[in-house]
Amino acid sequence: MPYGIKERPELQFPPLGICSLAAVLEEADHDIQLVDLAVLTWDYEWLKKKVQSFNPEILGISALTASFPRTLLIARYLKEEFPDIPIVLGGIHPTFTDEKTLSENDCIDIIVRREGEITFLELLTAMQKGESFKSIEGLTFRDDGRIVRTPDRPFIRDLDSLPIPAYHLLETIDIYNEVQSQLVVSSRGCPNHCIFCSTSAYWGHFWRGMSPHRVLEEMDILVYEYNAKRIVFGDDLFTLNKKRVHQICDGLEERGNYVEWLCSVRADSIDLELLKHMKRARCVGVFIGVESGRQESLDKMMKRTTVETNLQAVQMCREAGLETTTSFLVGLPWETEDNIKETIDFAVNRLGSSEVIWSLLHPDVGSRIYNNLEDYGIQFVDSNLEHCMGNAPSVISTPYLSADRLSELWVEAAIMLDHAEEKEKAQEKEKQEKEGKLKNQDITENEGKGECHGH
Ligand code: B12
Ligand code: SF4
Repeated sequence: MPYGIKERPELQFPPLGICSLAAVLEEADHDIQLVDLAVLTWDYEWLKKKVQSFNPEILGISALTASFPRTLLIARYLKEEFPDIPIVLGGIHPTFTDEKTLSENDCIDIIVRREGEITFLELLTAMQKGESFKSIEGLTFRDDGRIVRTPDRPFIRDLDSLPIPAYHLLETIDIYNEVQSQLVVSSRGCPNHCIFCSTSAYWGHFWRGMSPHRVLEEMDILVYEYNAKRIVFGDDLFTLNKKRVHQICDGLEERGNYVEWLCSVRADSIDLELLKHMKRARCVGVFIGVESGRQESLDKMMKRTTVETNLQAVQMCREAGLETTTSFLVGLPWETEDNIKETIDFAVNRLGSSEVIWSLLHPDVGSRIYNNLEDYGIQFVDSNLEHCMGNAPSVISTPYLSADRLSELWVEAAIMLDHAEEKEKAQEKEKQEKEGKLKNQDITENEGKGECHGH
């Protein structure tokens, strides 16, 4: 069963999480091998040989929700082939389903919950010394048939204390340059509580950012050592601390704006001066999670933004010369078909965003929506986690709309947008043609009047 970048071109960012773990472990003199199964073209026989040749004491696998079924297949295979090697899972999905995952899957031995750097290091050290894991925070594991859950580990406050991710161990690093971009995540946590989002529950509501110096150091390595042509900041809230962003931009300008970059912002965490500075420092575009064109929906999802702020944010980005990618949710549990059409109209006819992404709501483990499905009247109609990608067909139905109708509306939204884009392009072309004709007329007229200064 091969999976590779050719089969999955949308998998475009390096696995920063495991690179960060590897850097911390390497610093403590552990031997690490990273295997990037998301982009390599591989089969199980190849994987078996890879593990045999490295002969590890422990195997760690990272999992999101959509990749979880595949993670389990891999873990089962590895456990059958290497029954004595403990298998550790980490990442957002195993964190929020730790007890269920362990009770249903004998192939998994331990789950590292949330931020993994220190927990994984302490786990390896304890294993090597033959000590118990019970005093290590952030773990869930089996002990005499019982599932033990140690207390949560406090989040790392000083992200500068983490070493630069171990890109040198990632055989696939060059592939990402060819396909798309390199990734930097320069902050963790988000103070907001949007009900559909699991990332703030995962990284905590306390935002902490790397210093500008540390961010630039990471960018220097990606540009100078790995020839990065474009860097995407994967931060949930890159611009929360505007002063920090100005300082990063200063550093990029000092470096001659050596790389183009993109980031995510919230509509209420930007101003024109900042956007213009970002543009001067070679930012090419920003991503804004607008989610809805209706104030009532923004309030109900606890987005803490307004329709007006979103309109202004896109307008400011245009003024600063930045491209905008905005995203919207289809399938909010309280929305009727007319409500969804209102948002489609907003996105297509009012917002003026360079690009719009429509996502079908898929309640993520850890989010408020997922934890209160019944209250919201949401029913899963498709339990295959691999389908939790935000595109049709919808995995849920809501009190007002069936899964089929939601899927149709999602397709309609994309079509409306395509039509609007085509119309805009046609209008632009017509305008340019007219201008071209007018220009020719001007020249002819001017020539006639002997006012051509061309010679
Ligand atoms: C970059 C990114 C991607 C990249 C790369 C993913 C990757 N392999 O890292 C790509 C483009 C592939 C991607 C795709 C998708 N993504 Co994405 N992505 C992100 C983003 C923006 C940053 C990830 C990152 O690098 N974080 C920084 C590193 C340091 O963190 P980390 O990888 O989580 O690793 C740390 C811990 O989790 C833990 N850990 C992780 N793995 C392991 C393994 C072991 C053994 C141990 C011990 C510890 C451990 O330790 C690490 C260090 O602290 C996050 C948002 C976020 N803030 O994290 C969303 C996020 C992870 N993505 C999300 C989603 C929804 C998706 C998609 C479904 C989107 C889509 N519609 O296509 C797909 C799913 C792809 C799939 N098949 O699974 C959701 C996850 C929801 C969920 N429950 O799974 C997030 C949280 C965004 C959000 N706001 O909802 N994504
Ligand atoms: S959607 Fe964005 S702003 Fe809202 S909680 Fe998640 S990370 Fe924070």
